[in-house]
Amino acid sequence: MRIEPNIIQQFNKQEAAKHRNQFEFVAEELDREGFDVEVLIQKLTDFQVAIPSWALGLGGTRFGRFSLGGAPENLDQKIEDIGLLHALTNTAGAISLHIPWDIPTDPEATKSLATSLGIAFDAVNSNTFQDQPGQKHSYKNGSLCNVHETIRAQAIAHSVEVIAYGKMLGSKSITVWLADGANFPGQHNLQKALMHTEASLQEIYSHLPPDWRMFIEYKPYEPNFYSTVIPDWGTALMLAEACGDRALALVDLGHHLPNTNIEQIVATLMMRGRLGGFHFNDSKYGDDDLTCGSIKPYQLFLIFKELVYGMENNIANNPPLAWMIDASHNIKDPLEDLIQSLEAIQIAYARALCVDFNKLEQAQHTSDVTLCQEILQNAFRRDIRPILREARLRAGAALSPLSIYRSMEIRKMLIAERGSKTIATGL
Ligand SMILES: [Mn+2]
Repeated sequence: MRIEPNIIQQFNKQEAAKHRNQFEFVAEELDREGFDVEVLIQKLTDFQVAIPSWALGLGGTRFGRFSLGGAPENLDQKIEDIGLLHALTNTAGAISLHIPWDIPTDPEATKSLATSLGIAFDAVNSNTFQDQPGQKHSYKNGSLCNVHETIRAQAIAHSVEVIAYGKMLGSKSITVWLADGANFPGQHNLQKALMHTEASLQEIYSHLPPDWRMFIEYKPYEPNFYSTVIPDWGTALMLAEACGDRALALVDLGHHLPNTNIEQIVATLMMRGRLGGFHFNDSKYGDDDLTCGSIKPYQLFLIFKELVYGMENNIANNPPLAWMIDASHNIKDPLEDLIQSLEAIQIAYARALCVDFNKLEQAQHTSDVTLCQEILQNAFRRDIRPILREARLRAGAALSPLSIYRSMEIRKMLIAERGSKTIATGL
């Protein structure tokens, strides 16, 4: 299903006067403080976040799953769901595919469907964390790190195949996340596992088209609980440097041990020009994959402060970043959850754009620690939502995406169209 633009306009009309008041108040205030509101709106309009194809259905935990109904059962339906999100928010203009869950049967038709909805193809993701039917060798004991060359070769060939599918659709990057690791001490020769992984990544990198990039994602634990082959940003950076200029580290917010200073990792990687992209989610304990901004909104803001500084003072020529939501939905309607995540990401970005970096630098130079904190917290505490709404309004999207989604009863319509027992492929 699609949402016709005139329906969104009708809803927007009901809130137009209230919005105008709120927008003018915030815009005036920002203007007085020296921020160019038009530039701000343009940056928010341009900021697009990829939705992963595996986030559109209800997932589950190892204890089970609950169903919701109306989940997309094929790639085209997944693209249609993202089309709904994009029509409402003007922020979900890309999809990230997982191969083999999303192999396109008719790439040209899939491409033109996506184009008609304003959706581009972001990074493609390989999958060597589970075995596929008919697969010759198992990844039970690792893929790119495996002690057996034949198994490593199979995993490399899979990644090369993923690149080929991405090329058909117009992707320009591949993300490699490995479940490889050990559950028990002694299970791996730690040096050899890393050496094999490095050589395998170099082999994949050699198949990368010249205008492509490879993102290397790290994670400290899970599904393995003693060691993972790429546990942290330092190892991801080391492997990227061993591959070449177009290999970069990818930060997934949930892939850190508790209390890690993620904003500092962002700053460090950008200083080296090696930050490839971001997987947004939120967490309380581990890789909880909760809605962005639901647990630690201040941390998200501080991360964006480093991203904005890094993008605006790009000393190491860091390439443009790939933004993606990598969350899992077990309870909430995934589309509602994604609307909330997109809003939280845009809020953090907009607030970071309203940090006065010149004032901050002066305060740092005079060691005025109190003022440094004030500058950041003033930006964080500002209600920036009217600016976001204005950006959406001008792009033909919704002033209030979630309330339109609910008023239109979109989930009900999806259930009527697809059925109540559908399961999204890949989960
Ligand atoms: Mn991720």
